[in-house]
Amino acid sequence: MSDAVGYDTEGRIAVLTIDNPPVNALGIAVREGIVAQMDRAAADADVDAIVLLGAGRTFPAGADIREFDQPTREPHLIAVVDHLDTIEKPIVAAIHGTALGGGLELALGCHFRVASPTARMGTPEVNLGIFPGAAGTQRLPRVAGLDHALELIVLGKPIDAARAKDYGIVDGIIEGDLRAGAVAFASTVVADGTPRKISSEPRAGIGTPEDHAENIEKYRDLANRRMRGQDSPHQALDSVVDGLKMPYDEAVAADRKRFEACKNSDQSKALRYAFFAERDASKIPDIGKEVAPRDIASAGVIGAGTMGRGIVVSLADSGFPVTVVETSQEAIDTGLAEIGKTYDAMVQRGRIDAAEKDARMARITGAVGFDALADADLVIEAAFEDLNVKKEIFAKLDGVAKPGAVLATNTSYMDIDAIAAATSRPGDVIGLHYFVPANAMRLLEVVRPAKAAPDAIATGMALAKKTGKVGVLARVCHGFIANRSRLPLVREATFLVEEGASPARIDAVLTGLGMPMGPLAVSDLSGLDVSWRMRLSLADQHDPEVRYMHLADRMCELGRFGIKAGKGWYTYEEGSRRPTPDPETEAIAIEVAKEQGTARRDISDDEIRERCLYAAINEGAKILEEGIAARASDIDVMWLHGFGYPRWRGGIMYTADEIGLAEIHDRVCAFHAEHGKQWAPSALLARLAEEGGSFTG
Ligand code: T1G
Repeated sequence: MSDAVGYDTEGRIAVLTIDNPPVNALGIAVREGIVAQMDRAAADADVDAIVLLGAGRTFPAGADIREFDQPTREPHLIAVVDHLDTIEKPIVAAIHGTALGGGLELALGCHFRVASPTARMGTPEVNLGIFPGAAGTQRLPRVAGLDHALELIVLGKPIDAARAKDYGIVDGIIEGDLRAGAVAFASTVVADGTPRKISSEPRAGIGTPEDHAENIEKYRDLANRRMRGQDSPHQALDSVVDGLKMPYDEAVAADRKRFEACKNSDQSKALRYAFFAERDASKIPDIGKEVAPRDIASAGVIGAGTMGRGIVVSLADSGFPVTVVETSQEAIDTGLAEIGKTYDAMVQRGRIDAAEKDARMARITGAVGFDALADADLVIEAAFEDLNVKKEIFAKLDGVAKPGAVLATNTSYMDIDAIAAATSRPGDVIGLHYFVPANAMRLLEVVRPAKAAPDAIATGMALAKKTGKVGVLARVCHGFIANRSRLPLVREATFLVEEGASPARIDAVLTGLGMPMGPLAVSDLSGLDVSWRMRLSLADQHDPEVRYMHLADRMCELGRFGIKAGKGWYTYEEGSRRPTPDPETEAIAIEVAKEQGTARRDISDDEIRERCLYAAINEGAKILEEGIAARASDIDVMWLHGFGYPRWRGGIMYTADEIGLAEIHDRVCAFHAEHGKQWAPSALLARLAEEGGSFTG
């Protein structure tokens, strides 16, 4: 008998328990086990009905994604689901945790479904570049109706148990002991002689494709807008439409072909890579699960500017009492008022209700001076980006903060070893680099200075998980992983403007790759003056052999800081963020090019793409060889969550492997010869290109 699926009985009810930690993924052993134990129950004369549930934390959370790169072994999941139609005794799925993808399809194969109140369910397969491949595109519309099915399948967002009941997916919510409740439900079904509900059977009045044309178009449009460039949501729609005009078996046959094509697509391989890359990012090679994070019951934030306020909201949203301090009462009043506006906007958008806003605001306290931080378990400094200012703050904080408090800086590129050295407790100092807006952006760069204690780092990574962020670890260098790997892309973009390419053209090449915005439009959004101030503060350290961003400086000297100044690389109408090309920018570029002796010429889209992307990849390779990043996939997770790099391309390092490192290295060497030292090839890139290796393999 299968170890993956347990069998026992309660009275005349067989209870089948799937046990394949951590998430009961429906790998081959589980699939075989379900069929074997179902047949056993079907043949068991002492059994009238069957309950199917998951051991541990969840009902199956889907097919085993790790099996996707191998040939699928029989029985396929769809065969398992279809087999349940043949079992004459009622089968009740008892759902807790997250019944996702194949897990929900398995439950749809069962004849009834009950769930615990906290259960969540859905079909997130589009996030993996596929779609429900075990007849979910056929059975879900028959169970929940077409609109609800399209919502779950095309948008891929799970729903809670209450909504699942409203959608007709769940027949009952079980308060308390789920197993006992499910057994009772099954006994009632038997006692009442309630007919089995076979979800592969036609649903009366489901309608034709013509009846649903408008709705289907709506979801095609949503897919184009929310998953720009992704193919599988559209394949899923085609399968659902087939289900409205073909018999089940015929529609499933067509569906299988589409599913296999999607599963073997580059997009799906990249999305699966991204899935595991995010999970791997939370694992720190030399800090194991045995290193417990410190308890964080309360937090403090220094600075109520844009970043400070976002961090306060992120912490309060996650239930932490937060004290935010400023240098004056006026500054703290302004900061709290702005935070109030952020929550008002959330209420207006229906994300939270007024009561929840009040609850979150009640967690936030404003104060003047550091004394208010004396009891905080974690303090995050979000002050002006000036090293001396930060060292001063940490020296003062050192005198106030309680022993064992984690002291974090939100700097996006400064030397945190120097900041830590300003205290008597460098082991407690880490970097927590949030991205704008800090309450919305999912990326949290956790920076590890040389003297940081392992449990201080573990605390930073745990905070990321607790606050719904994707925490990625970086060692200290200028710009850590995120900004350091992105700066070369922005640098090349500004050089390309100087050499003759228009900002709109450069941004179009990058958005053409799937980026939400181009580098120059992003600079206008975040403000050209931010990196200008950084360049000025490092002017004495600039290597004269490395080409300097003269044009970007000139833009700032002319006050073209971006949206906040109404003009940057583009111009902006008052109150608008819509970039309008500005011939003035070209005039400035021509002037600077003349001063710098830069030849202006026609530049191809390929050169724009290569110079922008390969500059970031080459720098990523240097970050890897220096050990600033623990693995290439960490760099990719940064780009996915920090810079909106399209998930279906995996990340810049994954893309480099797709293109081939020999090709990348050749181009980098060519640019090095033509454009100078900033293109010095990474030694790691050169070696891997030589060996036919890869970054992420
Ligand atoms: N297959 C293999 N491993 C999985 C897995 C899966 N489906 N889901 C999770 N894991 C591993 C994960 O890598 C990690 O491993 C550990 O479990 C804990 O996960 C036919 C074809 C369930 C909400 O897309 O969304 O069904 O890093 O860290 O934050 O139609 O995992 O510890 O070694 O994420 O609590 C559809 C994917 C599959 C759901 C739990 N299902 N999983 O989140 O823990 S395709 C999904 C999740 C499919 C059918 C098709 C989340 C979670 P490790 P975790 P978590």
